[in-house]
Amino acid sequence: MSGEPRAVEGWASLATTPSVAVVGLGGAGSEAVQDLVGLGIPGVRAVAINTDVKHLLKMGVEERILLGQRELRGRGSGGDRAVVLRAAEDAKEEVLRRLGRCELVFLLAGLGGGTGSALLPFFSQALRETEALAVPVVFLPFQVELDANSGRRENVEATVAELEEMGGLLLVLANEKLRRFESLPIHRVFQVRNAYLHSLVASLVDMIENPSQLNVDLASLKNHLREAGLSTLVTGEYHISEPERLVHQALSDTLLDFHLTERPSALVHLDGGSNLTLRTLDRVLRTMRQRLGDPERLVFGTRVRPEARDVVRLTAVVGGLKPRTVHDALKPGPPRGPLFAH
Ligand SMILES: Nc1nc2c(ncn2[C@@H]2O[C@H](COP(=O)(O)OP(=O)(O)OP(=O)(O)O)[C@@H](O)[C@H]2O)c(=O)[nH]1
Ligand SMILES: [Mg+2]
Repeated sequence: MSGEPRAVEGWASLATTPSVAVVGLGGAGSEAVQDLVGLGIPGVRAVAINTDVKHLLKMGVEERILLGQRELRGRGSGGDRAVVLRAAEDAKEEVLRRLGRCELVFLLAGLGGGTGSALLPFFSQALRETEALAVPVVFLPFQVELDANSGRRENVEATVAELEEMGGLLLVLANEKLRRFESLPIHRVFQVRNAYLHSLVASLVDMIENPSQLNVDLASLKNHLREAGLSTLVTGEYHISEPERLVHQALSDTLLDFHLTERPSALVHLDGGSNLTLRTLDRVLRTMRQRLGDPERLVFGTRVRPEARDVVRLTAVVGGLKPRTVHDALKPGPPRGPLFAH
């Protein structure tokens, strides 16, 4: 008998990493997908879906789908959610078939138009009927856009309400929070936001795709979300010597202020170099506990990547957002209080 292990065991073929897609819905969503592709997320499928043929043709995205050819003749929806929903019903099977083998699907849209606002809740719901984990990502319009057009505000509020009702992981990036970059050209401002989104998507994908010492995979994420209610994702990086600052940075650098219920929950993943110790992990978890007001559940994982050297990255899925927390952020008036305030 040879001492050599068999080259490939039968079960080894199960060791594929989860397949991930980023799907842009409507103009803003498709442009964001194009930026994410430009910034690079290895192995992720990129798809753009729109009702506007000219916009779709401009997108340098691997897979493009024109919706509602018959009803809209490629001219966009002009803000009409109802017509987009009818077209989506007809295209549902085809889109799900195309995304069928993906296990984690980010769906991106700017709210306020007809296409993205209608398709985001529609496909988030449709994907829930499959094995995939759908993560809706919304860009909230600038306050001036909402104030100038009550139809647009209603459109946005309706979509937000549907997404909040669905629960699960929801990423909300409010354009209003980009005002600190207001001297930049507008397209650059959107690129800054998309770079931030890229760091969120890349850190979540990395967390579930690569095995860790204390592992968090897609199954643990799904389990966590089943209990956690409406949740969001935060990420941050900091020097290993200051774990408290790392937590502060991750929780403060979001583009929306979320308000938490009394008993939130968190799934925390820490990834750092070979000097990442249990003491550092402890300090991060203790600070997380304080900042979140003693969460009901705190699940954690860690991974050592020698190339990370002195930088530690924190990725956290924070659950237990107050119902209507996003809806409240749409109210007119100055930006509200501290991030993650109770
Ligand atoms: N073009 C663009 N618009 C953005 C971006 N981020 C947010 N928006 C806003 O996204 C909202 C929706 O616009 P679109 O994406 O063009 O709308 P749509 O989903 O294509 O819907 P229709 O054009 O009405 O069919 C608007 O309020 C924009 O101001 C972005 O990166 N690019
Ligand atoms: Mg459009």
